[in-house]
Amino acid sequence: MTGNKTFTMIKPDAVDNGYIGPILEKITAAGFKIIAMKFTQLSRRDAQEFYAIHKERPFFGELVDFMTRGPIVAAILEKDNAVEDFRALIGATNPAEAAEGTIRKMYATDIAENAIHGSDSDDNAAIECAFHFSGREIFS
Ligand code: 3AN
Repeated sequence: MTGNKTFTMIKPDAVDNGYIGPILEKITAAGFKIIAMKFTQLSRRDAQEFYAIHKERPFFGELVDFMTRGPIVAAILEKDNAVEDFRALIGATNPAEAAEGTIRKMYATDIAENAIHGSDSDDNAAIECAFHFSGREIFS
């Protein structure tokens, strides 16, 4: 069993397309408890820092433009085996390759505008939760 917390963002495409409600419904129906949540918009500096691991990739500029163009929903989710189970729930990075019934298959536009983020390791989940939320915003 791994850690019990993961971090997610409902991205600007999904917010703009009216999918906050259906996505939160799928997340809670899958057994995740929301222990912190905010409706916010990333600054360019936030997005550059959050995605710093991708800064040499050709799509970095496009990614920062996309993630800052409108509001997002950021949340911390709690469940046993949270990181792995949430990655399974959201599906592959490219929605064309995502399994039926996954959030990206249902709500993403394409590989760049893929509706939702999920941490890819327990270490990154801890870093990403701390990046967006202070301790008193977390109701664990
Ligand atoms: P995931 O979000 O599934 O962990 P990463 O970490 O490889 O995928 O990519 C982070 C984000 O960068 C993706 N969610 C997507 O928005 C964007 N991205 C990844 N690959 C591409 C690509 N080939 N072209 C454009 N944007 C991409």
